[in-house]
Parts: sequence; C-alpha cells; structure tokens
Amino acid sequence: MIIDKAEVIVTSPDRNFVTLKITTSDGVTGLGDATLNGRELAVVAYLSEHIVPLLINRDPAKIEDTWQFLYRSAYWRRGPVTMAAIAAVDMALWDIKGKVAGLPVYQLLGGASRNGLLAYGHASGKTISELFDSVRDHQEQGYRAIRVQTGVPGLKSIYGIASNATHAVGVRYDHEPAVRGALPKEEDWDTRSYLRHLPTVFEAVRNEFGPELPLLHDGHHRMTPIQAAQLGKSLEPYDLFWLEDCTPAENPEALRLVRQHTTTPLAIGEIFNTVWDYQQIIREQLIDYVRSAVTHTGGISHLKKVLEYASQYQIKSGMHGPTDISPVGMAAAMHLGLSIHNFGIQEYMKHGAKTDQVFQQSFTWKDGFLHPGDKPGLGVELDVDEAGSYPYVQAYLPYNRLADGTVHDW
Ligand code: EZ4
Ligand code: CO
Repeated sequence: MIIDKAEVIVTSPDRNFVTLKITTSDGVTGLGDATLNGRELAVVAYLSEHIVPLLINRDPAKIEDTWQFLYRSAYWRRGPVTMAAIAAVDMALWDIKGKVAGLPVYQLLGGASRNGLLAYGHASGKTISELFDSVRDHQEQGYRAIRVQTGVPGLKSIYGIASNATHAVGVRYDHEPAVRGALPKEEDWDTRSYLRHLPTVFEAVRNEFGPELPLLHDGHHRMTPIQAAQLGKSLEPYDLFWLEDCTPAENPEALRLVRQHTTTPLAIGEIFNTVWDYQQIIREQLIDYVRSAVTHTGGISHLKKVLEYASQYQIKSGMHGPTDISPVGMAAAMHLGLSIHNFGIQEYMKHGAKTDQVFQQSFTWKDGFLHPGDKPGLGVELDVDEAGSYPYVQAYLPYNRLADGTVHDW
C-alpha cells in the first residue's frame, strides 16, 4: 500500500479550517488538522507546495519515519507553520493505521487509561452577573470544570469574552477571538486594572458557586514575571485549577520567578510547537500542565513524547481545545488523552452547527466527560462537497494597545 493522493482542503463553516486528506492506493483515507488561526494560508502553501509532493508513493504505515523525514530533511525546523503541517501528516497517518487495523487510534497508543476525559469550558461575561449566568449555563451543559474570564472596569474589550467577538458583518461569533475582515481588531489593555480586578471576580465566583468547582483562568501572555507572581499569589485563596500563560511564551525563565512566589498551578504551551520548547520548564518543574494541542505540536507522535517526558515530573496534559482546533484535531487530542497515564484536563469549546455538518464526528460528551468513540481511526469524516460550500474567509486575531498607544501582547 502506498500514498496515492494528498489534498489540502480549506473550508470556513463558522470559521476557517485547514485539513489534509491522504488517500492510499487501497482507497483508505486519513484526515489531519493543520489549522493555524489567522495564518491559515501559510500552512496551506507549506503543505501543498512542499509536503504533498513528498508524500506521494510513500508507505503510509511508516509514521515515525515520515515524521523524522519531514522534520529533518527541511533543514529549517520548528515554528508554528512547519509543525502544524507535520502535525496534519502525522494525524492522517494515525487515522489510516487505525482504519487498516480496524481499531480506534487510542487502542494503537496503548489502550484507554480512563473512562473519559474531564473537559473544561469557557464561561465569560463583561460583568459579574453576565459571568454568573455563563457559569450556570456551562454547568447546565454538563461542564464540571470552568474557565473564568471577565471584563475589567475601564477597558472596552478583553480577550475571552464571548459577546466581544462580533464579525465585521455584525454576526455574533461566540468564543472565537479571530474576527472576519481585512484587518485585525484593536483591543485595549491595562495590567494594573486587571490585577486589581481579577481577585474580586474569583472571590465573587467562589462565594456564589462554592469551593468544589474547578476554576481556571487564562492570562494570555500579558504580564511581566513579577506581575504574574503577584497575580498567582492574590488568587491563592480561590484555589485555581490553573493559571494559564501568565507570561509571554518566549521567556521560559520567567516561570521560575513566578514559581518562587506562588503555589497557584501554572499551565503554558498553546503557542509552543516542539519538545525543545518544554525542555527546561519541564526539567525544572516550572509548570504543572502542558497546554500544547496535537495540531500545533507536530501531531500525535510528537506531543506523546512531550507528555511522556512531562510524566516523569508529575506534570499533566491540558491540551488546547478552542474552536480553532478542528474536529479532526480535537479527535486526535481525545485519542491521545485517553491513552496516556498523565492526562490532566481537556479544553473543550463546542463547534458551530455548520462545522458539525462538514465534519462528521463520533466522539461523545456526557456528564462533563469526552470520549473519542470506537470507530476505526480518529473517527472523523469530512464531507468534501459540504466543505466546498464554505470558501475561506479572511480573519485575524485581534491585537492590543496600551492607553499611550504602545502595542502590547495579546
Ligand atoms: O486565544 O486559540 O486558551 N485558549 C486560548 C485561545 C487562543 C486562540 C487563538 O487562536 O488562549 O482562545
Ligand atoms: Co490560552
């Protein structure tokens, strides 16, 4: 059996997705997610111009060899575009291997280590009362762990507030920070106001919802190390499950300083793309959760290596699962999460109705837990005709400016 065909499919039901579809000489198909929010077409070009021609006639069974070949033969390695492209190939080959074996991918990875995957959803509100409604709504949807993001007095719009995200055309685009249109939206930011406000929000949420509910928060790379340390310390009374991306991803040593000051658990890595990005922070035990998605970290094969390394230090998975991870990428995350020993939690934002029509999925969501299902492979099929009816629409993630006009981390 050889790889006969590899196609890159771009579709925009609710939002943009990039999918690689590999077909073998026996007619078996495999899917991989290569979606990189706001920079989708760079990955499309990397795949169609440079990777697809290399895949034709290769043995689809050789997953590790193909990974090493694509990674090392490029000479120019790492980076989000390269690693999303390689991830898509890796996922598609695992999908094919599962279909050929007649087994779900998690069985090929060692079998289930648990019954289901605890998942968290995103509650948000500009005000405390909007936030409470959103937390209740998530509990009604079955979520047993909840991320909390709110507005900050004096700031117009903030990351993570669902009702902020309105299309250029005025359609509400829930929970999706990328906005369709020709230019990125500008948001405002003030770290001191945020640091003053956030502990009052968590105090209110704990008073309303009690001590049991696991609560998470995303700092989205906006603080300096000492500000992050201050926040971790001020949130300690509210017993967070984690504080995510408290400092920018480029400076792993910042986390050492944060760690010296707080016992609030730390998660980082949604914009990391290789095991080398994690080498120091895992070895020095500076984090508690690995945020990488399968889609942005070289696929199932590579993220499994990161998580096995992390397991030596009792560091757990907390895979990224916003709507910009396609149903294929989410399925890959679920198979990996079900099989590893050091699973922590899975982020899970529901996709829109159009997306669920383009991608036929077999996962289940019950009582706050996800399961990838038992179909051979990843368990996702793509309706190519339906996909074709939603052409690519330009969309950008927003960016931040401080009050004096300085560009700030978004
Ligand atoms: O902003 O995936 O934890 N989740 C996040 C996400 C990211 C988006 C960027 O594309 O930080 O909402
Ligand atoms: Co995040």
